[in-house]
Amino acid sequence: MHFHILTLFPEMITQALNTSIIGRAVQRGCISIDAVNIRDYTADRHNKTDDYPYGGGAGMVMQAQPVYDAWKAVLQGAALPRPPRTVYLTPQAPVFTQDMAKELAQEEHLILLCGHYEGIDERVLEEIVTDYVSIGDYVLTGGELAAMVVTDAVARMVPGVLSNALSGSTESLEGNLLEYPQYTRPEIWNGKAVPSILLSGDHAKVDAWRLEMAKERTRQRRPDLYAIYERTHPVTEKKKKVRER
Ligand code: 6GU
Repeated sequence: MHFHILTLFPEMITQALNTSIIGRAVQRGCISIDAVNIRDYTADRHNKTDDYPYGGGAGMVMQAQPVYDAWKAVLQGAALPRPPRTVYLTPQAPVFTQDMAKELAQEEHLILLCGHYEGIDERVLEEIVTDYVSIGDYVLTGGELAAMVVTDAVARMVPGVLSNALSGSTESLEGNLLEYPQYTRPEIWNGKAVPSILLSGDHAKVDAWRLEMAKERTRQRRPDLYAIYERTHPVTEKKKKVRER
């Protein structure tokens, strides 16, 4: 899968995404990440990419021309017959979820557009953007951190990026449950023992215990998610009876 990130600060992107799991996936050729400097496409002789907002108000607005030409250059550079999905990172959008990450991971090419200042001229957004995405209800100084969050979450759902094929599907948020607690050596640390069931070697019991812990943790920490889980996993009469015993 190929990520194309349009930004005024390409070094922010390349610095962060060339390390760890994502960096290794790039080196292995599973994914590619190209950070495109919008400023390289300005037609202004002073390299300007922003201007004052029509109607007045605080701050500057990114101009349509450099953004549009940078986007066009991506299509031409990758010889794409049709425009790929183009995601604009903005707090004025639905909040990004794991389901969206899985869906976007199906694309061969993805363009991510990072805004700065007071935003981007609406007219170019109307021309090129297919998806508006926020990463949460708070305001960042620019879209770069959000683009990196989305890139990381999407990339790890691309086959081959994670070494363990199962680890992408048996984790937090899969099926609307948070993940169960994990333990590693030593068996006793700071006077605290590892839950004995994890040392039992009984995989069925371990799985059942982990599911209970996941449910309890979700109920306590994310009651909103737990409500969805309960709605989608109605308790059967048989299980109810077992519980009541
Ligand atoms: Cl995508 N951009 C900015 N600037 N702020 C945000 C955001 C995005 N998501 C949450 N806050």
